[in-house]
Amino acid sequence: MKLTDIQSPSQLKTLSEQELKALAEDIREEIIRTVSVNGGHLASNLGAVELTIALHRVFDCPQDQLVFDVGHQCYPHKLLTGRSRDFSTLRKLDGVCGFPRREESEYDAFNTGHASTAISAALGMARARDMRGEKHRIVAVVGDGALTGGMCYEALNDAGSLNTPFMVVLNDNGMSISRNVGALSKQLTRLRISRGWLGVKKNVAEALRRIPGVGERLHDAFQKIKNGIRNAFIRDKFFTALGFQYFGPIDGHDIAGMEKVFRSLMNVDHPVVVHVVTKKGCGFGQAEEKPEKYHGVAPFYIETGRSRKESGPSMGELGGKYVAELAEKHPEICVVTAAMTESTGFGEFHRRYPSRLFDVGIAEEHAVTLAAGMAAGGMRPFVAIYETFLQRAFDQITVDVCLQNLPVCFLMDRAGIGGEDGATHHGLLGVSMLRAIPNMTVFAPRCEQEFKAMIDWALRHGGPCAIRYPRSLPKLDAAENDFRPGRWEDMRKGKDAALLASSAILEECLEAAKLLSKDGIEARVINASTIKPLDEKCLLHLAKKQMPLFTVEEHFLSGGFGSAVAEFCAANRLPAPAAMIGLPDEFVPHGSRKLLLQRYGLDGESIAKRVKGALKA
Ligand SMILES: Cc1ncc(C[n+]2csc(CCOP(=O)(O)OP(=O)(O)O)c2C)c(N)n1
Repeated sequence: MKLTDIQSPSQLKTLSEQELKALAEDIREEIIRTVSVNGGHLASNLGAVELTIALHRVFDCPQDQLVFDVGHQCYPHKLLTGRSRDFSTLRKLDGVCGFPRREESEYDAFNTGHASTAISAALGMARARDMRGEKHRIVAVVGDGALTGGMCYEALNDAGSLNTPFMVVLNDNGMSISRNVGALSKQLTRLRISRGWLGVKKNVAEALRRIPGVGERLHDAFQKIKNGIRNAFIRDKFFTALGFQYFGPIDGHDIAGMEKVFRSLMNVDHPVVVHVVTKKGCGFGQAEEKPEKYHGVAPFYIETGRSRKESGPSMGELGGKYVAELAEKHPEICVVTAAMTESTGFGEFHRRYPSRLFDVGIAEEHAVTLAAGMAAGGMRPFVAIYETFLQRAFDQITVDVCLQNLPVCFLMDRAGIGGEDGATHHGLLGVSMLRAIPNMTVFAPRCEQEFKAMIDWALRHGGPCAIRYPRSLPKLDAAENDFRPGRWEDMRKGKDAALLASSAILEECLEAAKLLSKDGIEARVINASTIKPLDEKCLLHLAKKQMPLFTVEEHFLSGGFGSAVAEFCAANRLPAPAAMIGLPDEFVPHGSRKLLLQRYGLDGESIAKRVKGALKA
């Protein structure tokens, strides 16, 4: 059966072992082909092919519900649930989303994108099922990386008392994006190793039995040693202590083997964990060898693995390198990451100072309070993190860092529209979240030079500070940057209107100013790189000149930079901005940044139109 003929997972139930093997191959080919063109999560999906097939053969979706943690491994699931014909639109604007989306299909039971939520969500769904007297099954599929996140423990602890069917499938490949970290990860490794050891020993035991005369006795003695080892390792205490029955580890690429276990457990009336061992990148040599490189990829050539579009170093890498340089002279510098050391550009720092970087796993709340503790203990921590994931730690930033005015610097990567990963991955709340917290300073650089000056300032400053930046910044046609905190900078002179913006969106403002100039409107473009505090002097000066103000931001309008300017204007009885340009009160979908800027009126042309319209009014 061709992959494109599968419209419903029920069609899998009648396939032979041979057909299933061929299907798994087709799925892998389709994923590799599509991701090589569109970019996306590769290695995690390749590792989950057989697991997804086995789940869909045993469970009856969509009545039964699968909740995928993070959701970055959902491509096989999407291909088997009626989306194979549209799969070439993966991650494109209005195309198939790279993460589960309830709005997209009834087979996507719960929207995910941020890690460690699946057990909580599935438990909620199980309780809803029980309260409504329904009988379907609910399965949470969680990676060993995601299992480093605190929510998983909260959910496991809560679920232990359940006395209805509830299955957690632990998809263990030993990897988060990088090699997994932490004590539980070590425990899982021990479980995997002990299983391998027992497999080998089975053959030894049989061989001993066959030795004439002493064989039976040797075999018995050997069996005792083997059981001792089984007790030490296989009888897992961790999950059992939390009230779960533990099964595993089992081979996550053996469809029939997994099916047997799932079937035998699907109706038991208590929570179970099935520990499945998979290989990240399975079936694609390069990804098996370098699962970290192939975790999430930009479009690439299949033959060589080379990227289709070469990109320079990311802002994160530039920042990481600079912090590493500073660390030579500043022994008080240390770095905290949350399972994203390489992705945030701090790989080099880690290689140079392995004892001064702490990867805490997918544990953003802990990362922030850990940094607060380090700062309280006399260190100068930098927390390198994607803006979207920092949302998790709002309370910790407020109470543990800012309330005590501790010198923690947040390096917030992927600020603004993240692009193809979509709604869960854009950084559109950083300003509203952080500017609301007393003692916090918020910056957004327009170039590497300004970024470094901000890091220098953060190191001198005795309190919290956040620097938000996208993956990369455009090269702007502007003079050398002369950064001073709290003071804005002119990027372009003009007398008719002032566009206030920071970071990457300045490029669109400069483009808008160029277009406006053709119509005889000279717009001043101001780099408002200190977002909190505002450059009040500059705002008062502009008001005095009766300059119409336009704030432009790649951020939700609600509570953002424009709001801050409007609040200042209102408090000082100044005219409000003529327009506040930014993202409306709706979730922004996946798609290229360029197309999304156009859709939301944030490209140069649209900004020029808005300015012209407002000036005419
Ligand atoms: C809260 C949060 N922090 C960080 C990430 C980034 N991230 C995506 S996948 C991933 C690793 C997940 O590892 P695992 O669950 O073991 O899945 P695998 O990729 O190994 O299959 C990380 C850190 C995220 N999605 N959510």
